[in-house]
Amino acid sequence: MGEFGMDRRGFNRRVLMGGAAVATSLAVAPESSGAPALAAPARTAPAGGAVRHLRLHMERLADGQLGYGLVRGAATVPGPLIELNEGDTLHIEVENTLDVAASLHVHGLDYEISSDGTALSRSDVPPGGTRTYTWRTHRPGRRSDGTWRAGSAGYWHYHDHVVGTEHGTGGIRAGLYGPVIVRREGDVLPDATHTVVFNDMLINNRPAHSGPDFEATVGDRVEFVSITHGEYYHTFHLHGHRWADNRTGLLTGPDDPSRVIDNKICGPADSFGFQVIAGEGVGAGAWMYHCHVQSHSDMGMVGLFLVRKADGTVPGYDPHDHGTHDHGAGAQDSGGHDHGRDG
Ligand SMILES: [Cu+2]
Repeated sequence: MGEFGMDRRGFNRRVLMGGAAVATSLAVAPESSGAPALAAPARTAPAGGAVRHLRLHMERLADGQLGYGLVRGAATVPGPLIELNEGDTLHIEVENTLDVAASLHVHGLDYEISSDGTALSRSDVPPGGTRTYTWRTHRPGRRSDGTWRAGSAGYWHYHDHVVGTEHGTGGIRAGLYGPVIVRREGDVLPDATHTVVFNDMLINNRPAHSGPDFEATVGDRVEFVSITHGEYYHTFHLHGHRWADNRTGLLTGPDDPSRVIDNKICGPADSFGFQVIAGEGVGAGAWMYHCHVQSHSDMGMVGLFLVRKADGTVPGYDPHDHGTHDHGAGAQDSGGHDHGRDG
């Protein structure tokens, strides 16, 4: 197993924003069949309302790309997953270690113009400077005029809006982007979350034909966040698994009218997410995910969802016998975030 037996704890870049990572020692893996054997009720998101603080650093990476990181010298592309529960407020102190102005601009959440993250509103961060951005979230509810106001829950994202052009075109192209998830009280929590960003013709700014690949064991509850940036439209397709085309990607019951899909078109700045039970009904395997625009998949917008059997093996998959994939570093976890299960 070697390469994909890598300890995932080493890659834990998840930002814990609340009760989402309640320690659990359950995670009982099914014996060997493809049938999931979930041993306990799914964990769910707690009520929000907390006021939280976070530091983010905008940095140039060794390879010349730009990234956000929670710790100085540890920026990544995509940036860290930021999770909130509806009702939470997050103050983010952003340090800009770049030699150009840069910013933090978020989609979907509530922020005042001073946290817009644009040069227009003078809410960018000068080189060497620091600025605190405040994001707020709210629960759904009825307005005084009787209409319904949506809550903040959803799969969102943040990015630079300043580098290169007044729209952050250079910053986004270089890697200054990341995922945000706002959960509603009672939302089902996953075992792991993986972020897939189609940015121009690359995934997570990695070289073509190099993933990222994500690991799971049959029966794991795995969440994907799909974000698109750049110049093109794409379609996100995952082999062997399906999801509901709604806020959570999950059906709420037998009468939920949401369409069930395994392919979704996405354009620049779109984001969506969903959860699957790894290998449910289909078993372990090296399940491809890719952009389904044919020329895009041919040009390398492809990665693997490596679903292991309980013994750690992936039937029919040899990482060294995988022509167009560069698996030199083993299963990649770029953009992946483990949840809770390691305590
Ligand atoms: Cu595409």
